[in-house]
Amino acid sequence: MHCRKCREKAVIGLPRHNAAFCKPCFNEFVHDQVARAIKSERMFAPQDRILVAVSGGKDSLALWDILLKLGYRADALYVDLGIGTYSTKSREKAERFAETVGKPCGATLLIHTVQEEEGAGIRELADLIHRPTCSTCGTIKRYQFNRVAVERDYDVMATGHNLDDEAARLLGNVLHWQEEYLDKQAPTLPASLEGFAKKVKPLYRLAERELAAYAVLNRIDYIVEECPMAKGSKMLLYKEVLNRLETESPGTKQAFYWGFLERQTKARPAPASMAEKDQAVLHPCMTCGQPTTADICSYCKMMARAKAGAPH
Ligand code: Q46
Ligand code: ZN
Repeated sequence: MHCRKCREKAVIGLPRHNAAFCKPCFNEFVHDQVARAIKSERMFAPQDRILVAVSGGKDSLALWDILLKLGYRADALYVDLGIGTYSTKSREKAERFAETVGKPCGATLLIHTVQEEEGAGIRELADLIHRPTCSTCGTIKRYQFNRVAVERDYDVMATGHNLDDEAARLLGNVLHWQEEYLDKQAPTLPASLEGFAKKVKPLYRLAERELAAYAVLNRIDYIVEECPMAKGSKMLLYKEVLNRLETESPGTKQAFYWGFLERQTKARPAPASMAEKDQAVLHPCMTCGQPTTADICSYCKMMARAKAGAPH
């Protein structure tokens, strides 16, 4: 197998592109896919300040690495969920990456510790309010990432969602016809009004195995285990199904998600009108001031319930 670009010995084959690459040409391919995503989806400009959501996993650390190598000003935020050794290990990975790769580029890692800030780890909080751990986790992460991005004046928040994540999410939304979520599946979500950060997914053109290869080839030390709470989740099932289809006919995931985006672009309301629509329903939370559709935002409601349920 030889590299499509330089004919050197290839280290990875990409059946969906009918190509193979050596290490330098593969890195170039990955950087190019991200640069294309940033440009075509108008994610951010060279002078913008970016906040990357990192988990210690391959995708988010690879994203931080790529943005720094492309010359962007990107800091990162890690949320320590307090899930035993998974959190200890993943935090170590994020901190080590920040020290060895981030710091020399002038980038900073910010850390939010749920145990300290919310008063208990994610599993205890979920127990107190009688809600599934992952939905409690989702509310806290969304809230804290947005708060930090807005309070610290970042122009945009970037997450490490890849092609497999987005295709699996799309499959789930289509299977259940959750049309209201389809609007939110674009790789760029504009800032809705003052108080809501712009959100982007610069890795949507890259598959999970390509990002794993990028991380390994570039010696990015990441946590291999998934969060233990993800076990048995529907998302993993959808990914498995899509992987089977991909093996049978390479390019299926790409055709599914990118095809959806193409159709969305034609049908999607312009960003301005989406922002107007959001402004009409969103207003500041009476407790914390962050945008919400109710009087009190779901994070503040959740924290009030947790306090009421906590043993005195
Ligand atoms: S981190 Fe949080 Fe995920 Fe873990 S507790 Fe669930 S939602 S599975 S992306
Ligand atoms: Zn609130």
